[in-house]
Amino acid sequence: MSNSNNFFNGSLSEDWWKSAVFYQIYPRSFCDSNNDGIGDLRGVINKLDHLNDGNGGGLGIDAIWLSPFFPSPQADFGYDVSDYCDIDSDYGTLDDFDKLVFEAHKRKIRVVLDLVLNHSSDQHDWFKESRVDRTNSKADWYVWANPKPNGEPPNNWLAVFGGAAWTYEPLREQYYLHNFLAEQPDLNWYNSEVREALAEVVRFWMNRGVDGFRLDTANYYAYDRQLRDNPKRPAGSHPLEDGQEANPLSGYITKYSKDRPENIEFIHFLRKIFDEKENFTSIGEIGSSEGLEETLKLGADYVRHGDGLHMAYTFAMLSKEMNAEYFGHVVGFTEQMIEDGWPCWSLSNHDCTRMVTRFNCFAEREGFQQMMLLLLLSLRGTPIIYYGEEVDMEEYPITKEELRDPQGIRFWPDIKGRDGCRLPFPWDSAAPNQGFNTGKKPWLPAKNSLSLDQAQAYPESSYHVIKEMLKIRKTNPALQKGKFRQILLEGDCFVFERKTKDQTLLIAANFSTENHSIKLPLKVEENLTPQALKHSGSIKNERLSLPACGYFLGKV
Ligand code: TEU
Ligand code: CA
Repeated sequence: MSNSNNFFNGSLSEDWWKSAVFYQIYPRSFCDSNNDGIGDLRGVINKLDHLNDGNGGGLGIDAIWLSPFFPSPQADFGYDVSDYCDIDSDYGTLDDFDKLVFEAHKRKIRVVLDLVLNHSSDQHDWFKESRVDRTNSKADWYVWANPKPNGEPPNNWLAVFGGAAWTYEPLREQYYLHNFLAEQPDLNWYNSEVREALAEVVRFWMNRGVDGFRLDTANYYAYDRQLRDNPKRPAGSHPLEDGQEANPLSGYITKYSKDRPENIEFIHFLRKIFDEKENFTSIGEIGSSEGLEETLKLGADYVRHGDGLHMAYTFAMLSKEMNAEYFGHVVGFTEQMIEDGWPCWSLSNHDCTRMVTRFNCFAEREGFQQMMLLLLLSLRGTPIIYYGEEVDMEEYPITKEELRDPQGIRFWPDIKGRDGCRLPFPWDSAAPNQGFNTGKKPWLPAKNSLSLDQAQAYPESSYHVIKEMLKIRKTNPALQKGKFRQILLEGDCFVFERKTKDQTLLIAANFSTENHSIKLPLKVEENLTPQALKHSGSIKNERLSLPACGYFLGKV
């Protein structure tokens, strides 16, 4: 296949990822092309025009991040990889993948893969060999440790998905570390052979034409080599992640099992390989749960000085809490910490409660969702839209029988797991399974209240609001690269400016259930608010009137 990067010609700039709008696809749930109940790569190809047809049609997305589709026993739906350089037969073949890259590039959509390099599947050949004895060629590729004299695990570390982070292997009479499931053994990043093997994985996909990686759990690679116990969390302090209170892990500060200061060296190692390819990018998932400022600071640490990640995203906006003050604090503190780094924002993903449900979007709930999406697209930093936000996908109240997610299975009913935010994309209200496939029962029920055809037929839908805003972004450089400055925070309204040499834009949002009228310190010359937006602000006599969950964008 010809070099599909030619499609970008002169439009290819070194920091394309700073002005790009990303869209996360969960391939298992996007589109099922062969009607086996599971979304696949051909399904993604079939639906690329929805994202961007290359001729001004579709939403206008610039890049897709695809959750993992590598061979996997699916213990954690692809985040347990048994072969890093192939495609799981559920999802297709390497030929399908090449076609996907070609078809995406043809439409000027860049392709970002999700690399899970902290751990592999326990069915990976490396681990199968490693676990057999203490002398094989992969013996040190995972994190092995002797039991305590009483036979217990080496320390008190707990796994995110329940129980000890250690599982005993009788063949070696040792425990191995797994920060997630026992089926997801942590790789030993301190071993240089492991690093080289992972570097080869990175090059394999770079050579196949991908434009960047999302790095799963990029703050977990290093662990404390003395294996010290994690300290107990002081009473009264809370983990940041919504819904994790019932998880025993949140009773600990995980300073020894992850977030190690030396982890940045492994990131530097990866960055050198990423720099082997022109215009390559990376987004690390840096999910510290040690409070808001700590997580933002940690995220910033990973992206400064041009030798770490290109971008990092934290869990700050994946919170349950959302109001003008919280939003302003997250954005302001990030701006303060990030220096020469570049921010990256997302409001939801495949691990957290859908935004509409999480923020308890009141009254006309799409109003709040649309305001949040427009804010996401107005901030300094790269926005990531999660599939389905254009059709206001809500959290599905999963039943015990329908559960698929190992986290939900383990902690039910205290933590209901992540299936509710991973439903099949609703393409067509009139078709079987909302057009996800042609009738075979999907892996999770197809049950969103709104479908794409309905959203397209309704002029004030989130679909039209996003599409219009992406056009506005393209023609207003201050929205892409302008500096950020907070203007005011009052009455649950947040007002800020984005400014380049040639353009100043004013952005305002009302997080409250009441209308607000704000005296602006700047004169707005032109209203640029997307016309599809129902809850939009307006200017009269130098006052901005903002309806409940209203948004305003204007040229100063
Ligand atoms: O998530 C990392 C992570 O910390 C989350 O698992 C989070 O703590 C949890 O979902 C709380 O609900 C990444 C992936 O995004 C996730 O899908 C994987 O399960 C996990 O890593 C393991 O690879
Ligand atoms: Ca399929």
